Amino acid sequence: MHGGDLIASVLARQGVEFLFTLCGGHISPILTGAKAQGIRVIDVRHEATAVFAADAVARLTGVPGVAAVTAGPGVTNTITAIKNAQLAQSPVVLLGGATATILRGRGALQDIDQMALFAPHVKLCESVGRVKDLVPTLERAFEAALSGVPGPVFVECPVDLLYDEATVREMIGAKAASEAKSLPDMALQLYLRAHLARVFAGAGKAVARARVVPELPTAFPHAIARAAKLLQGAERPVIVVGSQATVRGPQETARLRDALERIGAPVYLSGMARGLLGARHPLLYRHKRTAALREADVVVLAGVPNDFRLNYGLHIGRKAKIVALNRSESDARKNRRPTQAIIADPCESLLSLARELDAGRDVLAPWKDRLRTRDREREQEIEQQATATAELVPPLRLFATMDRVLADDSVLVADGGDFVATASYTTAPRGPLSWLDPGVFGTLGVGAGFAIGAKLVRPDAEVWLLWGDGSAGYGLAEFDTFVRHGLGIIAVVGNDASWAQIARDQVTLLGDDIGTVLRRTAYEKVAEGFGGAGLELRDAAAIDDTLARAKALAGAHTPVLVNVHLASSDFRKGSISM
Ligand SMILES: Cc1ncc(C[n+]2csc(CCOP(=O)(O)OP(=O)(O)O)c2C)c(N)n1
Repeated sequence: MHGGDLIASVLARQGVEFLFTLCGGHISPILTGAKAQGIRVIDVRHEATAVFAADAVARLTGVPGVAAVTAGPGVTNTITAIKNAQLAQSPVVLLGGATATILRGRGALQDIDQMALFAPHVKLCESVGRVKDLVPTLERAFEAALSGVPGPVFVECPVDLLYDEATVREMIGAKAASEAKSLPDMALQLYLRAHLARVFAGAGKAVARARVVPELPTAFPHAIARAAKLLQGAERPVIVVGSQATVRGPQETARLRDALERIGAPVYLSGMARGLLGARHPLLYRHKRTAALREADVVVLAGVPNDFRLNYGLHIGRKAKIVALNRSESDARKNRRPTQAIIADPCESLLSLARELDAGRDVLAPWKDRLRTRDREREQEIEQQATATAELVPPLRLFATMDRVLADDSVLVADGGDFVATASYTTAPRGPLSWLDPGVFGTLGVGAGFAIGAKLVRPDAEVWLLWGDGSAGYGLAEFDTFVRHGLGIIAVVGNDASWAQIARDQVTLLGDDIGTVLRRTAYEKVAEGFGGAGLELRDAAAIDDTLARAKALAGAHTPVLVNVHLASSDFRKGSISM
């Protein structure tokens, strides 16, 4: 067993099914080792995609997603995706190749200080120095990724730890002492032999152990009791549930829904929690959240910080009592001091709260009616706007149709600006863990990787990649990956020949669209060039038919790109993008 095999044995014991990668000489043994363990190796066209895909797997399964990238530029190419995972609190394990330990700092290919680069962005950042440390270091990394506030980890695996000893001996030019021709050569050989002995000491002893799920951060009973009392007395409660409430993966979502039903307060869902209650649910409200928060007397923030998405806490009325359920102390207290902070897993805290409360509190009926009326009014407004006709395809009409034709198992991936923000108001995720967006880092370019991860985890589901035309540019080459790995993904490109979300503010404030203009590019041909299918949609009358064709193609494992030429829309006018 060489070091690559040892790493693969840990991945297998941790329940990892996919390893995302872009190859490089420094990591070959990890890839062959993974394949030998039955782990599916998915080779992509950009290292960032590998990490985005691992991130999606983590979010959808609750098991850390894993990517392996080669030393130097392979590793540096992942920084944005790793930062995105950190801010989205997603448990990703990144394995980085590195120069052989003995060549460090001696001018070897791709030798940079990778630890300094990653340390600020990950929960654990370790460089392994001996073969026998590979297994325990990686096991610690998996645990760290999931514990407390989940997040990415980085393990650097120098190449001389990955091959068997004989190969490494040859690689670094170590010979038998008798072969040394001079005194300096003899000294060098002694040094190399000592180094090798250190690197390989005890190498055979490491055995991967079964996955350890870190202990759940749970709440103090008195804190739950106080929060329950606040909720019990509330007349206008609102619960906002965010991504962190779903980090434990699909096994917990049914219990979470039951808890919300038992609590019985109106619910707004955000981030990865979208879809938790299905597309329609008596407790689910989708529109006019700001008005609801302003009028609420008790607001429960379950895994939701008071960041820019809640206008730094200003969306919540000044007199409202805030209950913050969060694994992160700093997120729980961000910008507003909560009446009751519960620093624990928000899903578990909601379950505990539900147990404390009396069910069926119909005192809330007038409040719910008020919110429902507003929700319906907004929905009707949108439906009305969706009937508008234009020469090209009005985005609201596209999404109204999509909302009708989505399969119940659909996963929606959002990568873009105005196009995907419009989708988020008009196209409802169908079930738990069926919506993927970058999260608070707002990273464009997540789409292809997220879609790859989603389609692998849910091979029978429809995976819809909603792509702004600008954002599509980051990942179009991954159509090649979709095709090579038989991933029937439906990419819908909102082609407005613009980085519209930015153009909107820039033109209004500065009177100039410089830097924001694109072309009405034939993106469908790019997909065809990579071996996928391409459809063009210019006429609203053809939306149904085109989406049906796309679904049929994807169902037959053909990735398809629908290039939708959008009519201009002011649906997003006035929304802030900073
Ligand atoms: C990596 C990255 N670069 C730039 C931005 C800034 N940004 C936010 S939205 C946006 C426009 C997105 O354009 P597009 O994908 O075409 O969607 P549209 O707004 O046109 O619907 C840009 C450039 C960002 N969020 N992330």
